[in-house]
Amino acid sequence: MTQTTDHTTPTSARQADPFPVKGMDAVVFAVGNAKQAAHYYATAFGMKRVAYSGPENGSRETASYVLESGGARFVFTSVIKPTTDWGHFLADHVTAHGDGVIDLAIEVPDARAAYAYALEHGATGIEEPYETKDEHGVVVRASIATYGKTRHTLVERTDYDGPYLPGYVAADPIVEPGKRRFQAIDHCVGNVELGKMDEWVAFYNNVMGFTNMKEFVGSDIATEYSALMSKVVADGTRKVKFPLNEPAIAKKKSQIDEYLEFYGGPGCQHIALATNDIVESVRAMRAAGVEFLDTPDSYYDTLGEWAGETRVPVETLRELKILVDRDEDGYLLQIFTKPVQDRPTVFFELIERHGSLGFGKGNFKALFEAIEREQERRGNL
Ligand code: TYF
Ligand code: FE
Repeated sequence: MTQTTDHTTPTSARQADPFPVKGMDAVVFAVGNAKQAAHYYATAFGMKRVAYSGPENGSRETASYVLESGGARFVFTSVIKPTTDWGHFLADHVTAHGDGVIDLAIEVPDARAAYAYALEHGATGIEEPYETKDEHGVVVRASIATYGKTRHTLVERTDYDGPYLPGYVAADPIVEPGKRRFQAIDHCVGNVELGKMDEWVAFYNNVMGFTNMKEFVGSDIATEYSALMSKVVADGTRKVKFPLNEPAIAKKKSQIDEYLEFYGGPGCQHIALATNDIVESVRAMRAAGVEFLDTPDSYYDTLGEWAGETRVPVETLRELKILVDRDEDGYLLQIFTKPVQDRPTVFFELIERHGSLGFGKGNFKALFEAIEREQERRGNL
């Protein structure tokens, strides 16, 4: 894989972070049927419903379900009857893009300061800072635009102890939640148009002071087998990580082109969920009917030679089709679902890190070949 200089400045050597973040606040999805989506993420992903907003508690236009697993929070929103601009935005979004991510919300210590900094450094504002409150306290939010119709809401919830946000009420789990399956949102990936990746990298560098991580897919690799280029930006603490992909001109039609065609433009491609027991999580999700990408047996035949010992025996990795990558810092285990809707768009990754801060570059060949086999089955290669 391409290796060049890591331009990341160590935290210790940096001045005060210009854009401090606390972590991902939530991933918000606009979907055609939030009630059923919530059920899927509860039963198939083992997530726990914690909050709800809908007609029963005063939200006549939309229904939203908040599900959590560890520090990972997903919100599924559907429009019931569009009346305001927001309702029409949601309706139009689902019509144009299918089910998809509308907001990669970031928790910040000071939403007003973060918004002001972002706008001074070239961001487009969507919502000026505003306060909402209920008996649990005050939340300050502001939103800026990113690729496609995706936004980043900057959420300041320093004084808030409610189940999600003002306007939401606590809700029971949809099914009895089992063992907690995920720890956090590890990274959120965006697909952008051909030639735009570096513009979006510069956007995060400028607007959020994010720095580039050393792992990326360069043009040499792109034309050889990946058909995409990729760079990763992250905040100074590496809690928020955003890889950005663009299609590459290669021998085959890029998986990124397939996404852009079926999503109808740039958008969020995959969400990686950190787990500390990938074996248990994959077993439970497979049993619940979640489909994962296949990995050929040949991958496991040679695995021991380069991956060395991992927590999980090779035979278990082979059985469940879990991938392994190792670098100078440690290793990681990862697996990818197939797209989770009929459009070949959004999918998920499960990742169990043991020291490695990478994204599985050693697996890019096996992974991209698996994605291409699926593309071919869909008639899009
Ligand atoms: O987030 C990443 O970089 C890895 C690898 O279309 C990856 O999960 C990159 C591009 C892609 C699928 C997976
Ligand atoms: Fe990933």
